[in-house]
Amino acid sequence: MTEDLRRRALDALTAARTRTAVLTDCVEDGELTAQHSPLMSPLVWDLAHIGNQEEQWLLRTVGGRDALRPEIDSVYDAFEHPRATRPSLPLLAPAEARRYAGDVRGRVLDVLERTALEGSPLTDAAFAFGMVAQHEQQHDETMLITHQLRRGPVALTAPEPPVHPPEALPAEVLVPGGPFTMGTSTEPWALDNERPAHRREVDAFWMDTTPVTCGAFRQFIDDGGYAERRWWAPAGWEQIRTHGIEAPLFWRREGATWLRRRFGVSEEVPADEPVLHVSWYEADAYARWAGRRLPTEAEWEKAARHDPVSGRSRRYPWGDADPDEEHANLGQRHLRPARAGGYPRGASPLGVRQLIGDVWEWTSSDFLPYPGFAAFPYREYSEVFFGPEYKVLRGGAFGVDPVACRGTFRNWDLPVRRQIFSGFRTARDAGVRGREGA
Ligand code: AVJ
Ligand code: FE
Repeated sequence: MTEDLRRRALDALTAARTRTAVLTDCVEDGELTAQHSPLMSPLVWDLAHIGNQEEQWLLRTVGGRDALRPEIDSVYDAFEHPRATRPSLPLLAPAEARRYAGDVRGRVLDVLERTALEGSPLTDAAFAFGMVAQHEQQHDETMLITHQLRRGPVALTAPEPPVHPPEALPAEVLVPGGPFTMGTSTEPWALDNERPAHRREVDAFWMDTTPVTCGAFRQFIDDGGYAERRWWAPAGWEQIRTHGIEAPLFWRREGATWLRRRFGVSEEVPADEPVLHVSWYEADAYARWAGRRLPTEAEWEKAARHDPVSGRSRRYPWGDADPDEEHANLGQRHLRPARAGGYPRGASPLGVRQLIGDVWEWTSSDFLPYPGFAAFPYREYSEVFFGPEYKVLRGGAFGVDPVACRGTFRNWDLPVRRQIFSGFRTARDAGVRGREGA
């Protein structure tokens, strides 16, 4: 059992480092130190920050070892330095940053060998190792976003997502009302904000079978959705007016055709793919235009986890098995979402598709603690972000590794954000008719 955990921790750390190498070895050093957007860190900051977090948690705290580079802690403290200011910090140069992260890792593997994986909350079930692997994978997703923002060619390659034979799927699925278990107290590597498991009452509602597609979103654009104030939350209207936003980020109109830039390449916007790079405000406005609304976070989780036969909550829509390539589009295996309606093996018991993977899904909910929440092991992971400023996203995108993706996993961001791999689906109360008036 312990050896099994050790192996899992080692595999998770190794997979994260392999991906970090792909994301930082695919460009020249100049691209690692450049700032490609004020919204993002230079890639070389992420790289050394990954190593520094690992040093702090696994070497010093878990391993009780002496600090390797205590003098750089402050440079890589995300709270001391906002992203826009990071290029002016005395950052480790690319070769140094690689060496540092590698040095830390070498010592951490020794710590992993010698640590008892029980008897303390931080190391029970190898939690801290799982947490650090998730942290690295989250920064890998951040670096993938930076590559998407970069101009010029992006030397990342991946096969196209699988194409599943088209099926006649219903547009929406009825999720019954009643209580369900939200969050978890048993998932070993679940982070503090996913805990504890608790009962939630949800009224019956209809949930879109798939995420909203680019084609559907184009109808909103063509109908003048960006020009009509009534669809928009006041702060969203303000944002699109101030910045002249008329379409999802990376979209560009050429005559009657919509093009988008995806990892350095210009291509036609695919009508049947889930829409990507929309803000919460754009998702909210679309839903209002469609006579619908965003699902609450609890509704999303009930749709994703509730098994109406047993009444229990699953780890994933398809059951308790870890994701494989037939369940969901995760882990940068593909560099785009799969077509809406794909991944039949990933469907929920009620038939909702693609809840996990493809695109992060905005919910209507603010990022708030669950009843009984306790910050662990540090307040700066979740607690300092709780409040009405941040909206919750669920389900993970193609750029999220399975280690950082579960039915209970919670992501959050500001409602103006659109460089992230964000999409959405819509819902409505049971008994309320949608725009199509089904
Ligand atoms: C959970 C994705 C919002 O990237 O800001 C990384 C994850 N926390 N380092 C972020 C995180 C600390 C976090 N998100
Ligand atoms: Fe971080």
